[in-house]
Amino acid sequence: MGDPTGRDDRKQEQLDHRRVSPEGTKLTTDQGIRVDDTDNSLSAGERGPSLMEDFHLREKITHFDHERIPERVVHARGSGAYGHFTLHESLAEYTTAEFLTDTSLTTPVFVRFSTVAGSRGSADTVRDVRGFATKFYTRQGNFDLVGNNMPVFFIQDGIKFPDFVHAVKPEPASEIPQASSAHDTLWDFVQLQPETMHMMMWLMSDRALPRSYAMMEGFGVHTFRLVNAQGRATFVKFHWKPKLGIHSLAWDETQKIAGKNPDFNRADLWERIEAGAFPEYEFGVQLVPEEDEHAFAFDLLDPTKIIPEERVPVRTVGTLVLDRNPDNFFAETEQVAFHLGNVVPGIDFTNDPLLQARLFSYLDTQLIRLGGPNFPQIPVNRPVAPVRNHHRDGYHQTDIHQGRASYHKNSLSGGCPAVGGEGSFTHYQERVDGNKIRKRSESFADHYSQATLFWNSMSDWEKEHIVGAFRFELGKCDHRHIREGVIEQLNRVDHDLAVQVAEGVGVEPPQEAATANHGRTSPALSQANAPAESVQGRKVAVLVADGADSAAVAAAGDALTEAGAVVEVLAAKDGFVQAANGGQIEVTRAMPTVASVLYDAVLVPGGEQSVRTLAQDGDAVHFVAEAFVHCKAIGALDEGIGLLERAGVDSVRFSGGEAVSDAGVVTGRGAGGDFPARLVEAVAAHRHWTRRKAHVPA
Ligand code: HDE
Repeated sequence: MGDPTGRDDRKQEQLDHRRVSPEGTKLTTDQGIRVDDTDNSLSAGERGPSLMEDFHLREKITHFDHERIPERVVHARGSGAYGHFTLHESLAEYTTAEFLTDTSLTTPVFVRFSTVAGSRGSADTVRDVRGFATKFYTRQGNFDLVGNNMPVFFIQDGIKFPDFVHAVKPEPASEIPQASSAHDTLWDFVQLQPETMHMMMWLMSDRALPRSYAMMEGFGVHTFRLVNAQGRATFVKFHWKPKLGIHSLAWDETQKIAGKNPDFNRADLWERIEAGAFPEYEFGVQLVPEEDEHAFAFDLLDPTKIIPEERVPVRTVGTLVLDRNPDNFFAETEQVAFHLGNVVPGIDFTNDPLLQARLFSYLDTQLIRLGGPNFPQIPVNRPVAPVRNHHRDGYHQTDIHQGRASYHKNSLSGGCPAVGGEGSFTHYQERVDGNKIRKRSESFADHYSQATLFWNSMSDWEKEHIVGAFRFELGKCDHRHIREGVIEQLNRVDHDLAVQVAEGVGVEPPQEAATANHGRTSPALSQANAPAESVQGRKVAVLVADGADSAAVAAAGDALTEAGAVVEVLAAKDGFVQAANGGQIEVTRAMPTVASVLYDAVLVPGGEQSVRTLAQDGDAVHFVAEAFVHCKAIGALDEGIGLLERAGVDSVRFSGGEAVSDAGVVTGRGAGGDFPARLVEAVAAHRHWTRRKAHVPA
């Protein structure tokens, strides 16, 4: 607890013992022998064969040959960070878990975000679910909250997981497509397995395209149990709510980013932490007393269902801050091993059949991935709580267990380690009684109501994006019967949705609704209702050429930087441009090395010569047009407005020195006045989805 803020730094202190720095060191073999030359093999003569006795060559190559481990079978692509969890409100009434009851404690964590379907080297911005896995290094042992950024799942029973994953992964013959659900096998699975419908609505929504890991929610998905000191249990759903709101990229944008910067979300997380703009999330719980288990129209054990927040509000009780990047991707982010079964006293499971299968899978997968049973000793996995037991030996054992007794009970080690006592995990004593049976419960049978609830809760632009996504994905399916099967399923969610999708994919639209839409909504589901107040970590491009108005660049740049945005000056070439007043403006990046899709907003300052040059530069014109199409904030001052007109941005109006902001296009005369403030506001709004792109080719 060495930190003056009272923060618990024990995990970092533990890791310090394993950190190895190259500074001031000499190159050695793995045996610690100093090496005189690592660039030339030992050979028989200058042009002769290499010699077997070159132990350095053999060791170097052999180690290299064994550098790879199997990637995760799902969630292979990920990015991690350390942080701290602080509790504001005690949940002692519901649980004995110390990190959820003692508000004086902070708990160190490691979080790994991930996509699901793609390989380790696949692009970040694909349409996919995002993993949001948190390892809490509590004083009572590790608690892993292995969640996603969507609150439901594709299937109800874990036995369907291999089927589902085989369907969504690249197809077996061709290994095509990479990191994409837009192919026949996934949609074939969907049309035949209607329990997927609710999750497919989420997957086709903008939730599948997060702008940043700092701008997405996290969910434990399953119903878990909290258990208090009296042994009383309360059902719980876990939530993470991002401080910066929930924001997404545009679909066209994500596809372009996948080529321009496949590490987009990874770099964003890294850069935010390096800049001290730490991602933050509120930790929330939805609590349901055990006696209300059957009070809902759905089964709490069904992981394809949410508990609407309007029905059971999310109580936020803590904060997670991610404030440290790993030192080594492989050692930490790749080797971190999460397991749903890692729970501490006071937290327990339910009989959700998806949850139950996961309890088997996570330990099993680490054994193959990390090569043996001692992976909990890998530094990132090691608890800060002491580990003492009779587990012995195995590959990569790094502990030196002393004593003669490696069994319980023993008299030779004084009976130690002792079993039980205060603080031990005691399983919740749920009464279970039933026939051995392979059958899905009738209470899991409704696959459509909540898919409809999701659709009903969307704003107009969110609905448009969903229809566009279904059209894109089904449009990639070769088999007509698969497209038709999905339309049939959609017609059970909402008739209008089914008709709109059908019209885009060449399928005869259904004549009438399969079921009447229940008309209910849950406003918490819409991203349109999430806060959009901060520009923290948003990237703004300022386009300049010789003759740009440096005062405007400085004024707007300062306002944005002060509010937390990252401002980059772009010109045709790197270096400096001459300012209109004779000074120089430093260029951050040359325009050909970037693209508008890598920024949240663009600003075109005035300066007649500068704007004239930009208007003749295809990159600059396209930059503005594309930013407009992707509904980003666009600012222009004085002559800069001309570039907007040249780019076909049709919502620019400017008359008589009066500044106008229209759907995120902010224009003004001179750098002063309220222009910077209006620009900051437009950037904070994230995207101006109400804009129609029809008139701008980009
Ligand atoms: Fe996972 N899942 N999963 N999963 N999952 C894995 O474990 C599995 C499910 C989730 O960043 C694997 O270490 C089964 C739901 C995340 O390292 C594997 C089933 C949710 C991560 C596995 C599910 C998740 C994983 C692959 C159905 C959201 C990445 C490598 C019964 C609540 C963790 C690994 C990280 C990873 C199995 C369903 C989230 C194979 C069998 C539901 C965030 O064990």
